[in-house]
Formats: sequence, C-alpha cells, structure tokens
Amino acid sequence: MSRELARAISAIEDGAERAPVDLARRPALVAGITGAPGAGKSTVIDALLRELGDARVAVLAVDPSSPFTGGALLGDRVRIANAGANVFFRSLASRGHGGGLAPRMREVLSLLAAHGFDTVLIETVGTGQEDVAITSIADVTAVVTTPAGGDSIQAEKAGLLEAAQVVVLNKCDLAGAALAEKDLAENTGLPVVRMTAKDGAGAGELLAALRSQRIAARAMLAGFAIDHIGIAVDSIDSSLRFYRDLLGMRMTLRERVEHERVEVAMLDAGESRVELLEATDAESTIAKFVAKRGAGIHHVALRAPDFENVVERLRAGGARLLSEPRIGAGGHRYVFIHPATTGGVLLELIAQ
Ligand SMILES: Nc1nc2c(ncn2[C@@H]2O[C@H](COP(=O)(O)OP(=O)(O)O)[C@@H](O)[C@H]2O)c(=O)[nH]1
Ligand SMILES: [Mg+2]
Repeated sequence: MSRELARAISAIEDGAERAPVDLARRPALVAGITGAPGAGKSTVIDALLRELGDARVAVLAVDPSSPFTGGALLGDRVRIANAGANVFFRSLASRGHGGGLAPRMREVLSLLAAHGFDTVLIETVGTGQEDVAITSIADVTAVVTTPAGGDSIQAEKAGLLEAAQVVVLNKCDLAGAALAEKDLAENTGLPVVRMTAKDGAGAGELLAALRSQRIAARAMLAGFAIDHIGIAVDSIDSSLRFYRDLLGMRMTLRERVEHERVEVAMLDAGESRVELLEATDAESTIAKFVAKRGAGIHHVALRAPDFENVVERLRAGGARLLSEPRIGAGGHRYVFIHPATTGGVLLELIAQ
C-alpha cells in the first residue's frame, strides 16, 4: 500500500496523468518543522514519532539543496530510529519540477489523508522561497533552534520565527539553554518548548503545543470561503469536454453520491472548485431543477468556520434549512439553505 502511495506522490511530482484526488480532504494535523541545518529537526521528528506511538504518521522532507528525491536525506532515514510500519517517509524536491511546490503539496496532503495518515510532519530548512511556502500549507509550524552559536538569533534573521507559531529550543543538554530560553520567549512572544531531542525529552510538550497552536491558528482563520460553485448539467461527460479538455481545468474527483441521486465531478479552481452535477435518475433534485429551469448554476457552497455553531445559529434565527447536516463527498458535513432565506441562491454550507 505504501508503494502505491509513493507512486501516486511521484505522479503528482512529475505532473503525470493520475487518478483524481479529493482536495477537500486533509490530515487532522499538518505540522511544519523548520530551522537551520543541524539544529536537530530530524531528531525532533524522530522524538515526535516515538511520542505518537502507533498513530499513522507521514514524514515529508523538503530538501532545497537537491533537485532529486533521496540523496541528502538518506542519512536522515537511516538515523530515524522510531519508525515502524505505521510511518511513511517521503522526500520532496523543492526545485526541478514545474508548477511550484505548494500546489503539489496540497495534493500530496489530500492523498495522505485518503490513505489514513492523520498526522503529517514536514521537515524543511525554511529558507528558500518555495520552502517558506510550506509553512503556509502546514496548520502549524515549529522552528527548531539551539542554545549554541547564536543559533536563535540566526533563526530570527532568516525570518523563520515570523512563519512559526511554536519555538523549539533543542539541545537543552548544552550550556546556555536557560539564557537562550529567556531570550527567545522575550523576543518572539511565542511558546518555547525545551527539548533534548536526542533523548526524546520534550516531545510530549511539543506535540501538545503543536496541537493547541494549530487550533488557535484555525480559529484565527475564522473566515468563510467559497468552497465550490455547483453547476447542474445534462451530462458530465459532455461538460468535461469543455471544462477539462478545452478550458484545461483539472478534474480532482468524480463520484456518485447515492443519497443525493447525483454524479459529481470536481474541477480544481485554486482555492475553490467547480462542481458539475448530473442526475442519476428522474427523482433527483438535479433532474427536477434541469427540467424546470434548464442546466446552469445550481448552488453556491461556502466553507463555514465553526460549522456546528453556525448551523445552530441559523436554526435559532429561523433560516430554512433543507435537511439535517449530512456527510457529503470527501467526508465533510454539509447542509443546504433554501433560496427563500438567502436572496434567491441555493446555498450549501460545508464544514471546514
Ligand atoms: N547535544 C545534542 N545534540 C543533538 C540533539 N538533537 C540532535 N542533536 C544532534 O545534532 C545533529 C544534527 O541533528 P539533525 O536532526 O540531523 O538536524 P537537522 O539538520 O536540523 O535535521 C546531529 O548530530 C544530532 O545527533 C540534542 O538534543 N542534543
Ligand atoms: Mg534533517
């Protein structure tokens, strides 16, 4: 299975023809581990793996110095001591492929989630432009520094601290740890986790900090976003000839949603998507919609922060929900709101 996963990731890296990936899927925790070479990132990850025990964890390493996978990372792989069969390793080249690392990484994360990897740790040196973009893909980023050689100041210079929500002060077995901790806490205002990663010390605290900072980061992003625009079509196959073949959009998902009596095709549109909907039988709401109004825009879907509370608020406020929240494509909860409430648009709300 992991070989199949590795092949699918290679296809993403190479921009090759591949099976569609549902981009709405995401692992529960995506943590970036960044910092200068030698600070102990790989060792910190090793300690986290021990702490995570049997959980399915994927470790992605971004190596800016090598356009090829493998190479410089081999040493890391050999050293990583705590990896069992539940851990998947992969290095990703940050250069040498067209299209940028960030969009590819988004696909890789969806793929990992689909394969049951709920925790993803991304090791990156964090200095290249592509590399920095990784921190925007992670839910939370920890920068690893050490008490030695003014490392913490260097990290600050490299702008690493700006992209981080957690600071790891590693190698606390070395002299100067207490002073460096005080210095970092004062200068960054971020939580500082003391570690001696080579002995596994502090891994539990780091995991807790990553989890709580991730939740804080998500809460800050408490904005709505357009998840997709749903278009009712007579035939997905013939519509794909326009959207996919002629226009050049990429299809990321195609599936039947039995309880809605539709077949769905999702086309990637950057941060949002276009959803083509075809009725699978005459009783489908899509069939009725097309019969009455012809093919065309059927609904607009908003991704809602704090979905459950928003739904409660809508209920209390008298909004006309078309059903209880249901589970849709990609495992997300969703609910439709009647156009009578929304100003004439069928509105779908989706949990983030
Ligand atoms: N003294 C000490 N050395 C450590 C500690 N953690 C890692 N190291 C050493 O620091 C070096 C670099 O570690 P590595 O994890 O490869 O750093 P990376 O380049 O940031 O991934 C290795 O020789 C490690 O054994 C620690 O807690 N204390
Ligand atoms: Mg390393």
